[in-house]
Order: sequence, then structure tokens, then C-alpha cells
Amino acid sequence: MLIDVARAASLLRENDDILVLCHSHPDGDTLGCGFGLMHMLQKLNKRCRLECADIIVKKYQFMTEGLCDCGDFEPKFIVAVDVADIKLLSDASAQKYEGRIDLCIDHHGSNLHYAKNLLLDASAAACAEIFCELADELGVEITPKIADCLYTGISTDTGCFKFSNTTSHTHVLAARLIDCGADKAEINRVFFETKSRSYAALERLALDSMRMYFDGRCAVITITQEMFRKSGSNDGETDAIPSLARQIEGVLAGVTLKESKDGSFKVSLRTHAPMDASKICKRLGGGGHTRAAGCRIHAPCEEVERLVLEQIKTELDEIDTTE
Ligand SMILES: [Mn+2]
Repeated sequence: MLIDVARAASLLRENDDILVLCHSHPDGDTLGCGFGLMHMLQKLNKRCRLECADIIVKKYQFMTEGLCDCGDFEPKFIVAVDVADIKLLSDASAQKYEGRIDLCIDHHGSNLHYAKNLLLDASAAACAEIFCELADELGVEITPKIADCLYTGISTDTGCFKFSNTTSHTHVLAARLIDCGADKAEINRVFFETKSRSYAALERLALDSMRMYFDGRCAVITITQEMFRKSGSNDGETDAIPSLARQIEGVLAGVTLKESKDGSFKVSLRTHAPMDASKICKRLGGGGHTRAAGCRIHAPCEEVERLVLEQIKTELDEIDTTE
């Protein structure tokens, strides 16, 4: 059932022993919302715990400061944040929590309505935007720590306010978070101006792998497990890779094919107008936003690339005929 912010706030107020779920391969938005919500709930003296299927890398550690460990309780209320599809929690968690998620707070238009209650704002650039309003409805003051969490969500999901999803409202909310004490310069330095040496090595291999198609309108990058081994990098620091292909002049569709340990491929698609990334990924079993979407394909690399290129070609042909 679709609900509004006030209803979501009262559900959270009425319940206790709350489990907060973030999506696997966590990013700044899902963790900013997750930990931001944890801080809010603890201000309301609730017991809560956050769960994420993958390791949370060091740069997100600051979000946990000041939270207390509520121990291992049996959850009575389960909230998923920034999770469009229950499968994005991880296969194991999807099985475990199927039919049990009480509330989902999300900004993906492609949300599959798997939760009992869904607070959805597809116009929000980041899910964290919704949490600014939620804090007000909960009557929780936005502390500097909460501001840091939510600002990180907004900044990372908008590519530091550069992506087309950024609205004037995004800036208004970010301004408010700065007034509440968000450490904007430090957050943006860590997330946008800093690369680990292993990541820099991976980025070089990624750029070396780039192939161009369709008169330079599509660029494809492949990240293999072998590249992780060679560079010393890992899956936890690949957030910035998908935008690389789209940065090339003339590219409308930037594709990243990332090999998982099980041999399947996570496809990330970043587009420029008029290409609809969400539409293409939906046809391949995934989803996302208009300019940033993804899917997972269980097939060898060449086959994955062929399937994705086929869909992109269809879109390009359509664009050509409507022009
Ligand atoms: Mn998000």
C-alpha cells in the first residue's frame, strides 16, 4: 500500500525493535538513509539494528558514530531503505524477508511494491531527500550526525549535485542540512576527490577495457574478477566506474559489465537524454532511474554484452527514426 510521510512516521513511532535493511553493494544513499534513520530511531529511544548483505567500507564508518549497539533482538518491524526490489538485499535476505517487510522508503520509480507499506517519491533525486521530511514528521531534530548521513545520500546520488536528477529542491534540502551541521567539504572530499591507490589501478584497467559501438554513441567497460586481483581493488569501491563510460564525448549510453564471484554480471547503464536507462534495464530484468539503471545477467561476458547492445541498438534506432 502506498502511504505518505506522516503515515510512515506514525508506523515508526508505533513500533519498536526495528530492523533497517540496506541494499547489497551499499552506496551513500542507502547507508545514509539507513544510518540516518537509526540515529532518528535512537533519539526516540527505539531499539534498532541495521543489516546489509555486503561489507560496509571504511569511508562510511563516520555514519555509525554515536549509535549504540542494541544487541541481537528479534525484529518486530522491518524497514527497507532505497531498495527498489527485495532481491537487491541479496538472494539470501530476499528469501528470509519475503513478505515480512513492513515499510519500504524509496525513490525508485521502478519499485516493485514488495513491502506492506511503501513511501515512494520518484521525484526525489536521493532517497535521503525523503528522510529530511521524515525527520520533521517524527519530531526529531536533525543533528549534525543525521545531517552528515542525509547529506552524503543526496550528494552521492546526484554525483555531487551534477546529475540531471538534481532539482532546486535538492539544493534547498542540502542547504538545510548544511545549516544543521553537515560537514559538506569533508564529505565531498572523501566521496568525490579521493581515490585509493587500488581503485586508481582498477580505473586504469577499466578504461583500457573500453570498447565503442554505434558510431561512438555507446561505450562499454568490463570489470572482471581478474582485474580485482590485479589491482588489489574490490567490489566495494567500484561506485564511480559506471559514470566513466558516459563521460566520453558523444556517448549516449555508458555500459559497465561487472563480473561477480559467481560468474554472473552486474550491468550498470548510465545515459544522456533522450536515452532511457530504466526502460532498457527493465527489458533485461532490472530497473532504476531514467539516466542510471542496472540489471543482473547470468551468462558469459560476450553473451551479456550482446544482450545489452541489442537493447541499446533498439533504443538508438527508435531515437534515429523520431528525430
Ligand atoms: Mn538512492
